[in-house]
Amino acid sequence: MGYKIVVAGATGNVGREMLNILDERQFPVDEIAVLASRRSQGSEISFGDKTLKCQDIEQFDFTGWDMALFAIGSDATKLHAPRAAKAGCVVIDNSSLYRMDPDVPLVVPEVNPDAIEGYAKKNIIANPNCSTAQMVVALKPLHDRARIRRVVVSTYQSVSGGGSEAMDELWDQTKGLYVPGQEVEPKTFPKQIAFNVIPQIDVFMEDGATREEWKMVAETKKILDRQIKVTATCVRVPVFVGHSEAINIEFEDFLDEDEARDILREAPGIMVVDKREPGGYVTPVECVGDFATFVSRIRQDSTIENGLNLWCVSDNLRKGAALNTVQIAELLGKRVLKKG
Ligand code: 11C
Repeated sequence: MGYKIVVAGATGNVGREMLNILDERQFPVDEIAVLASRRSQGSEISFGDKTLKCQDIEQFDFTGWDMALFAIGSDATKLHAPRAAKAGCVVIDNSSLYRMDPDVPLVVPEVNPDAIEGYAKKNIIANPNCSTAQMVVALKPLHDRARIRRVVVSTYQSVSGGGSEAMDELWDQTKGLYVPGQEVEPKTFPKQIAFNVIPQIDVFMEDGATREEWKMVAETKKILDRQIKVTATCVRVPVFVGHSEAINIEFEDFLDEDEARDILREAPGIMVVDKREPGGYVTPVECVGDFATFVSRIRQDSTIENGLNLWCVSDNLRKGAALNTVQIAELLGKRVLKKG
């Protein structure tokens, strides 16, 4: 016996990946419904060797469904998540709406699986921002060994984090630069993204940080440890899929780079690729379609007493979104619903 699963936002980048991953990981599905806004009603979506017809989320009755994986943005989530949760269907939400709600667990299964027990207060579980998810997977095993005091992270985030319009803008703008008269003005991004980098993701906050940077700070504290200090600079780069992060970590105790490499090699969800030679590290194009969070360039930071630097790369549509959501669904099934 398996689960009755709903995927809401099935026509978007993340929704499609959720369906691919449910199929790839052979999630025990008895019945599946794919939902989207009314304008996509009737669109055909592939799930394994089946073709599913998209239903209108407005009209959908969640009664009798076990779990709903949501990838529909905060505004639509606000309308439909409470309705689904009230009908007894556990919502696993990708938007930022519930992440900081004290009654909603924010879960990365490799890091804080026990937090899932708190799901029943609202029948909702939140999935973190993509840049946070991959970072905490890399930090957790190191924190367990040497206690992290402070993290300084700079991100190199792909355009797919901004949705399919953002991907189209990079593609069209890149082509347009070679064809006189077909230049494409910035629309999704605040400046030209083709052959450029932009030190702004999401809106500015009062203190000068962007909301993306704030999310990395607040979410890391909620998932991993409230004591850890984090400072982030988030940058958009002209890469289609795969977020990269240069992470500097200060520990309470000394941690040797070789021991850190061994710890990370054994840690769940991580693949270490770290050869000190040209190309002996992972770049975003190599992580696309993979489940792992890749760690490379592990080395001592000799400017502080207990410091390490590392390079962390992951498929943002997978570990940062769809994969983490499916992993939460697997955990919920194993620990709580126990049907599969
Ligand atoms: C980006 N991290 O790369 C964002 C996308 O809070 O789930 C995901 C936003 C979020 O643009």
